[in-house]
Amino acid sequence: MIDSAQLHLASGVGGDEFSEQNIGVKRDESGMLVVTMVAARYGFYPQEIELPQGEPFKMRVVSFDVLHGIYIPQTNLNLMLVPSYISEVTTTVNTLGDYPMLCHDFCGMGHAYMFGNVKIVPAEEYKL
Ligand SMILES: [Cu+2]
Repeated sequence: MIDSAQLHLASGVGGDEFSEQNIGVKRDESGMLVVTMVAARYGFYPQEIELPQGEPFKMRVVSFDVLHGIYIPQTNLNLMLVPSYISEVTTTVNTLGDYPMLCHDFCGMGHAYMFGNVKIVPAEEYKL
């Protein structure tokens, strides 16, 4: 369990994995790509991410406030984001392009405007 209200703090309960300076894409000790993301009314942070084609990545997402979802059409990435829990999935996107990242759980008046973008680029052009 994590404390949603402390996510922005470096000393937040549950560590500082989801504090502002730590969100985004990085590689863990094993070299695995990890996307650390926060959802909050009404957006995903970071709003835009870039990932390489054909390489597995792990997505770890939390909600800052209420129930949200994250769905990337044309991929199998679909998570429910329950406050106080970390949602995690590992997947690979094999087709180049821009994919919308949509909230799929009604979270309030701005729900329809809650989206981000994932850009899948050729692996040889990808740099972190
Ligand atoms: Cu929503």
